[in-house]
Amino acid sequence: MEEARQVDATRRGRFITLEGPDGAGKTTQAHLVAAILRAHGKEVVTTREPGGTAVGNRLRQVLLDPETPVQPTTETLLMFAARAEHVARVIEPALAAGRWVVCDRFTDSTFAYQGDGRGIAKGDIEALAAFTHAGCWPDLTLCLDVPPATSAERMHERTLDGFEREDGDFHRRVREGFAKRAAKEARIVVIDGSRALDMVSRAVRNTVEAFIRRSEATR
Ligand code: T5A
Repeated sequence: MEEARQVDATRRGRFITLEGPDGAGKTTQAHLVAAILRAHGKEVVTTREPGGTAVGNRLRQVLLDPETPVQPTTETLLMFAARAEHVARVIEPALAAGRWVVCDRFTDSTFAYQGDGRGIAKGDIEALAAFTHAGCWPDLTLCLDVPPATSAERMHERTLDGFEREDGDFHRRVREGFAKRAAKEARIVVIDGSRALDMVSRAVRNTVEAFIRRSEATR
């Protein structure tokens, strides 16, 4: 029995998330992270939240639609409903098969947006996280930090979803929410995402390559 557990632990992949305010550059950097991992011989699954499954994508449409605003409690429960499906159907099976999962947003976003942004109690979010994905937390989180003005500048030419249409105070609280999470969780590495793309990419590359080295040393 003990031997079987050790074999599973050796095979398990790693879970990397990208976090930060809207327009911070997460999607751009998620592509780079996946490319770095593949260059190191890892099998990679890239995904995002809310979404990542058929049901998750339908919930994403509801959550991001500015024409159907919902109560903060409803919003929080829908985020976790999408996440429950995502963890069970995509993230856990991939990790168990030894693949590395790169996910654009996860529960740190719920703490920042629904917690600090909307005022949902952190204890309630912690309880929902324990109910939905106890034992499945990211091994590494890259949190791209940008001020609200930079986010707004980067998004100015596109149609904004419900979250992106929130006012500056909401976006300031969300940014502070991510900073609070980073102060609490050692797995979260904050990267200044407001710099030129090549500088942000270099910082991301250094962090991911150091993480790969640490992971290989502990295998
Ligand atoms: N949400 C999500 C919650 O409220 N609670 C939750 O629990 C979860 C999981 C998701 C929304 O849902 C909310 C948060 C979000 O508001 P989304 O469309 O997936 O909606 O939103 P984002 O994740 O914010 O995706 P975005 O596309 O808006 O932002 P990204 O991915 O951070 O940024 P990216 O890479 O698309 O870049 C944006 C633009 O900036 C440029 C890019 O080329 C692009 O044009 N760019 C840079 N320009 C200059 N310098 C750099 N360093 C740049 N990096 C990127």
